[in-house]
Amino acid sequence: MFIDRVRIHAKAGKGGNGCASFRREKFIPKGGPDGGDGGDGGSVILQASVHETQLASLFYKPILRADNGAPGSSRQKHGKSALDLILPVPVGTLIYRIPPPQASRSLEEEVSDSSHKKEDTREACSSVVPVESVKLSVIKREKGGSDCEHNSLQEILDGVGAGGMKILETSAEAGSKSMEPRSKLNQPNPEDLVADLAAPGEEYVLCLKGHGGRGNIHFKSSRNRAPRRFTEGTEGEEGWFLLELRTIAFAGLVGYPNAGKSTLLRALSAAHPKVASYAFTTRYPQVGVVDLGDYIQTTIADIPGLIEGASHNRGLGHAFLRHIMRCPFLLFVLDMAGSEGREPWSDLHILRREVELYDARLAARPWCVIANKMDAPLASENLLEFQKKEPSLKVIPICAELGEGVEEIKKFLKEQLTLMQNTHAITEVSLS
Ligand SMILES: Nc1nc2c(ncn2[C@@H]2O[C@H](COP(=O)(O)OP(=O)(O)O)[C@@H](O)[C@H]2O)c(=O)[nH]1
Ligand SMILES: [Mg+2]
Repeated sequence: MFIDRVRIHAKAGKGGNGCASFRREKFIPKGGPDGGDGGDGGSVILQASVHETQLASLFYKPILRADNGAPGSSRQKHGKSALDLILPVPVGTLIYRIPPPQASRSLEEEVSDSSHKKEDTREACSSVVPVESVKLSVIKREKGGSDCEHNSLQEILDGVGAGGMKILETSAEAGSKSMEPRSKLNQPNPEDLVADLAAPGEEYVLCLKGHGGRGNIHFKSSRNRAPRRFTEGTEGEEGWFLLELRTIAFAGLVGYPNAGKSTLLRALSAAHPKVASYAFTTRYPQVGVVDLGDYIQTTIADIPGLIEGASHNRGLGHAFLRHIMRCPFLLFVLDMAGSEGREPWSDLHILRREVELYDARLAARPWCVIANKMDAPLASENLLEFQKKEPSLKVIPICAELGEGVEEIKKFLKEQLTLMQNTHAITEVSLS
């Protein structure tokens, strides 16, 4: 199970209380105040790490608690400060601050109320409204709330637990039931974005620690030489967050299942995605590092295949398009032999439309066509026909299985990489 979205609750540690005590020793009368300060609590910090590839560890432990600071004690002893809780997350993790789930529970109640009301009025009114459409109308009506509420409400509607795991619908019927693409409803509100851990080692303090209180030693004065006053430690911050992983790579492979994307990634890099002749062999994104020569390296992301109707939740691919949202360049891999009975030009048309429906910004990125399976019969004929139909497109014919044409892809990627680095297009995409 690949987990790329989790909802977590984090709470930083409370500061320890200051101490009110007085020095008591033999032969030292009126020893004066000697209460020490409390220690600080621990902060909750997320750190981008290249050793993490998904958010699974947080999915299984979604409640993050840093330790509290110890209280101060007599003889001016300072309480021990707690260590910060530092958790590694994959590079490319977006952090959204979301409202507490009470808000979504009240929404849920509203949903059930409204559906009950509908049921009550069914006898009186002849037009029966399906419960699904009532729920969706509640989502749309809730203008004040953020999309994250929509997200959690959607999860409730889908029967997803508090872990906030994304559910993927693979059946066409389930997809066609929903009125809007689920991935659109599941999108967190961009305004709630608080951090983007895009570089290895980058840190974000989710919840800041509480500070320790002051002991009574700080409150002595010439007028009050035996103060009983001390301060309590402050509470640590707490909050609900949604973490979403967006894989970072230079080029993203887009194509139908079985077009040969994973075979191509294997040929280009040392990555070993699973290859087999059945749809959806690839079930989660994988990134390979490609050596372009002259000490230049780049990365390519392979995601599950897209099929027609992906924007209406058919297949797996659409939900994974967000993993190539940060790819400045797209490679559309086509089965030029049409080995599954489809035509490569209609494949391209459908893929482009699905990407456009997902996000117009993604569709606007520079792209080219990789014509795969050139070793198979009909591929050469189809390629001629394809080039006749799409004369302006850059097409690179390859046979991924035999590694033919791979060098040309590398050469082309190197040109594009240099061009985009010079025009700062890569930085723009990664910040978008
Ligand atoms: N004939 C031929 N078959 C290929 C080629 N590349 C991939 N395949 C086959 O196509 C099937 C699907 O490949 P895969 O890489 O898993 O496709 P993906 O679903 O797009 O990742 C596998 O059986 C591969 O052996 C190629 O260049 N020529
Ligand atoms: Mg694959």
